[in-house]
Amino acid sequence: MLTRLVMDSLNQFIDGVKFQNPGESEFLQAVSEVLGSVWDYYLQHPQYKKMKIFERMVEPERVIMFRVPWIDDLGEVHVNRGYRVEFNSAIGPFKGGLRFHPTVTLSGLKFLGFEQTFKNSLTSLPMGGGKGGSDFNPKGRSDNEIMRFCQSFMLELYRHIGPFTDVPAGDIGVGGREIGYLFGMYKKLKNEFTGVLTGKGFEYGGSLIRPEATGFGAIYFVREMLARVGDNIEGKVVALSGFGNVAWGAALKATELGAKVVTISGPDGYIYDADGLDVEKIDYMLELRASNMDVVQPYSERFGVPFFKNKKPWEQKVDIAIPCAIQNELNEDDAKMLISNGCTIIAEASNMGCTAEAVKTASGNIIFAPGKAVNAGGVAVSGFEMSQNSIRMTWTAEEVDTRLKQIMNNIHSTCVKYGMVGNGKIDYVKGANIGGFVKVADAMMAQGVI
Ligand code: 2IT
Repeated sequence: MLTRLVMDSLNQFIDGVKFQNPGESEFLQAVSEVLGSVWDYYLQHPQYKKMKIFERMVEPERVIMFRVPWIDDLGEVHVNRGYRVEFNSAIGPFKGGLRFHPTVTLSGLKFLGFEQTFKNSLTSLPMGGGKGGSDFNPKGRSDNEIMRFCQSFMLELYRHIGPFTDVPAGDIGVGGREIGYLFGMYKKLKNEFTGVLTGKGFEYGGSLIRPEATGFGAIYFVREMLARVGDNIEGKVVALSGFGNVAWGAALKATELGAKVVTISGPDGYIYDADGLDVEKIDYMLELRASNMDVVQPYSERFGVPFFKNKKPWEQKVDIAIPCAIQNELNEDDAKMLISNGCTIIAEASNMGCTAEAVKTASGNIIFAPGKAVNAGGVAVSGFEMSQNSIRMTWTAEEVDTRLKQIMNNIHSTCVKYGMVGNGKIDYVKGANIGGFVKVADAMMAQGVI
């Protein structure tokens, strides 16, 4: 019962959430981080507490779980679990990606949906928070298998989503191909061509720059972080993790702006490319991803650079580290190693890429920025895709990119506004969390006890 949560101290409140959500460690990690940094602000505004805004915010509006049966190329039947966590619709329809990955659990999607609510608020666009996906593992699956899985997934999901209700997009394991199959099935079932998903192909309602947006946005944000301390990105040595959509976009933009990206990684290890990635190598990342093999080692063979099996890139000497893969991929030891090697910025492009201990270590010693600020460019351009679908027009790449830059700069300013902690220092975690919280909280207050 939520009334259990009526408690005075933050720790008591978190204990209450823990009691309500046993074993959901990732969700609790995200809740602790957000509430921890908003707590003082919350207490300074007693109207929020009176209306139990926190108690309501930590409870998803709705969770949908469903069976996803499908048949592989050999005729064998498989069953996966599908989810959609509709977290908060106070400021717009639920909005957030679908993740297809064997590690997907309800706890993981609740953390992502919770984070998405504040991230989407930070963009200033009218989007609520949601997340979904499945424990389906696309690794090694044929194109036909992926299509059949997506069709079976949508066969249930279609009744819960809609352009004014819930608008999913891609995330890990869900890219343009999967969105295409999902969209095709939705259209067939509903007999409606609407902007119900974002990340669509350009030919059928997608936005230019959506594939690049998360990575581009992350680099625009890092550029603002550097500018604040009188520095710039040119000549900086950058470590990226991952080799998917986010790392690809970040590598493209960082390289274009004169930085040197020296690492990308996969579940198998990382490569170190001392010369830095160039256009040909960045293009090759797309090939790696399309192969569905989820490994980065072939890069080392193709370009003759060292591969470090089962290692993470954070042991290299770099100026800037940008985790772009998955949650908790950078821990306290990694943060210490980066710092002792002279790294001055850790910016999460993955959602909750750093463990709570790593965030503490990084925030205390160098400049750290959290995923909900750094990677918000992806969902921001999803918001632009919704706008373009609504007005039945397409914007040019330049127009989208200009708007993306504006939004990233605004998010940075919001972080500065709410995150100033004295000595000219910015606590980006606090800034992003309060900045994201206020709009959602005020909208919830206005709409009554819902
Ligand atoms: O984590 C994210 O912000 C996403 N996966 C993108 C969500 C979206 O709706 O574009």
